[in-house]
Amino acid sequence: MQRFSIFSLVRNSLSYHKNWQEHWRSPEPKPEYDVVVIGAGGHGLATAYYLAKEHGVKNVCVLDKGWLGGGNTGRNTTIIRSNYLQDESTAIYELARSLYEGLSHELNYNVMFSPRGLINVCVTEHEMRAFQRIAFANKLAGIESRMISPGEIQKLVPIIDSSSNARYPLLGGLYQPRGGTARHDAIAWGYARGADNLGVDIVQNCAVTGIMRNRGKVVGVQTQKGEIRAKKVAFVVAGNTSVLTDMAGFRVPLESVSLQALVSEPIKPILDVVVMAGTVHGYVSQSDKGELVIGGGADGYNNYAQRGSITQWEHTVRALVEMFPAFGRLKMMRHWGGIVDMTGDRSPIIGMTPVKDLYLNCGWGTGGFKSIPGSGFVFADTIANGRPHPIAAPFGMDRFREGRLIDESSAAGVAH
Ligand code: FAD
Ligand code: PYC
Repeated sequence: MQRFSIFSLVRNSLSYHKNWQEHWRSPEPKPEYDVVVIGAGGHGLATAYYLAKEHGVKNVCVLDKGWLGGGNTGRNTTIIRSNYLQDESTAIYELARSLYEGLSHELNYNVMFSPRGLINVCVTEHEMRAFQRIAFANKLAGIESRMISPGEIQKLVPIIDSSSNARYPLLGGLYQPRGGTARHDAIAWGYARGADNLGVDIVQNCAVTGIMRNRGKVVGVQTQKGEIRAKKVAFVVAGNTSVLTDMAGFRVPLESVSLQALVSEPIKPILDVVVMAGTVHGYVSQSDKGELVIGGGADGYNNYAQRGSITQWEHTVRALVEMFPAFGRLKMMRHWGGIVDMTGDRSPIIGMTPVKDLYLNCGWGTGGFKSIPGSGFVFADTIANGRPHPIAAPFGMDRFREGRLIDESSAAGVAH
């Protein structure tokens, strides 16, 4: 455990942080590992952490082409909830949400989990029906969520325009009291430090360029730092999944699109719940720094550009200003994009692949931040035991061939 005192802070600032203890090592890759995880986002790092912690599999390397947490994990709007429709989904998202509750303690790292409550507001009758159905499904699944009236929304969010002549008149909302947010970087950093402490090698700036196979089995990876042999390999490369599966010689039913977000200048606290408005493409929460963290809908076309665009944020801000007129006076500071990979049923793919000992975790689309702890937990178990964890089993790739879709288009949260 690292300890910081005011004296060590002063000492480190005077020495220009030169002697600051690093959170994780920066090793050169070894020639061979039991497991190579490709992708040092939240899902890859959590997978490595649970492989080491829960299964004693410590001869593990996590490779990333950039810096850890520099993909979608460091670009998302940090919303955490488990109010999905299908039983398969509520099982994994609620496992993740409940792990978030104890994650700072588990990792001895403050991930700033803030279960401040979350409202999916409804502005059409269609939405009301869809979310009412989700509320019933959540009740059956034992998840605390309920429909609330416009009056209750107004009490929770005094700055929302709930007047009857509003551009988007509020009809009601689905409220999950223990939904909320966490600090996205801290999730990556906490899992990275935890995995590193358990002996996992995290190698940044090392792109995987090829997948080595022998008689239908994966035997290693080619990288910018040379070949690394591996007994098992896991792809956890949101947004780049089809690039990697091409290297491995099979295809996945995914589309890659850009999803964008932006933040305002910091202001005093005005919003202490998370508000999502799917129909008008907008969601917003206020960070601890005071910035409003805002996101919108996904781009309507495929691309690999990790950049924001004026058209998209203009659309989002326009909708949110109608809903929260006070936001009209705010300055926006930054905007950016991340590449998300989406399946047709808006549910992830977790499990085995046509290549023996090659595992796949992808397709979280616009909503995989919230699932990081649960996904890492069940994926590590899947890899360690060579068969799908029971919670992961329904999310196998074969569901598309067999027609067992897990349709989450109404609960996915972001209109797409
Ligand atoms: P990433 O964090 O993207 O990590 C994948 C890593 O793979 C990257 O670091 C990348 O560099 C690496 N990689 C790729 N190719 C290679 C290669 N060839 N070799 C080595 N490394 C490689 N989800 C929510 O639940 N709530 C939200 O509020 C939310 N908001 C979002 C807002 C935006 C703007 C975006 C873009 C996404 C949002 N999401 C949200 C979705 C969520 O961010 C993602 O589902 C999640 O972060 C995916 O995590 P990951 O670890 O799978 O992928
Ligand atoms: O899945 O809840 C979600 C989400 C919110 C914003 C982007 N995705």
